[in-house]
Amino acid sequence: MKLDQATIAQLAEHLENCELKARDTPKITDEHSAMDWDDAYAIQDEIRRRKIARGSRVAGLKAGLTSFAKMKQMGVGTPVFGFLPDYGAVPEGGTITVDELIHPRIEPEIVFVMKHALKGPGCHIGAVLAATDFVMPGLEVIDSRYRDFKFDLKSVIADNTSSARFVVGARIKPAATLDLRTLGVVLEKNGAIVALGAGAAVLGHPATAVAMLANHLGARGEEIPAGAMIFSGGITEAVAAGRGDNITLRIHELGSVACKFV
Ligand code: 0L1
Ligand code: MG
Repeated sequence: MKLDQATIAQLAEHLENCELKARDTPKITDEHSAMDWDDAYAIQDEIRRRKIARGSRVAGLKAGLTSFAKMKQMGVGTPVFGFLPDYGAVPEGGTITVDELIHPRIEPEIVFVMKHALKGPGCHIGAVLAATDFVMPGLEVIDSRYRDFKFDLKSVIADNTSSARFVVGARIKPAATLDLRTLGVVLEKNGAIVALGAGAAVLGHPATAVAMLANHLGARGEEIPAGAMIFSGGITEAVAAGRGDNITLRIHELGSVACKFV
């Protein structure tokens, strides 16, 4: 690690305040160009520690930048991992308050809920499917705290991978009964189709993202716990949403999920 504990704590406080006050900031590597991957995850861990200390819970985990469309959109080449705080949960069909966010974008995702714990290294698609309880459709609302979504991978990891809000649909299906690669995905804004895709857009199979998360956690001596909910990553590029927008995601076999920006 290149940063000392005081700098990690100061950067975590800064990024979390930007999140909670809906204020943007230049990317942190502008000032801390020497920071490494461990520093980036240590800042994210400190943000999680701060939230838990104030009484928040971790409602889920996420993989980000897992599709070629997203990687191309953001100009990066590797997935990143983060967590979903409980207060980011929006009920199906519920509202998202734009004033609480900086510049929200939405991502259509396949969400896994685990029956068994999963620990890397060596986790693969088969292990993920065997450990999965069910899958469901999900909308992730990302909101990078970085000005104009301009960041590098280390900055975005430290910023808890732009995590902001999330909505899940009520139709659940056992993963083993579906071919998650060929599930068609249609994202609509105000009734118009704004993005299209299929499950395979996420690393060839969305379970690969969950396996990579398990391997990432395993390298840190951690695991995906039984019962965990995991957003496996945007299937299309992220779509900007603003006040008044009605968003609907339809996934073949998994029904729909919707929310409104107010
Ligand atoms: O969930 C995601 O794919 C977002 C990862 C962070 C990058 C971004 O803000 O687009
Ligand atoms: Mg996402």
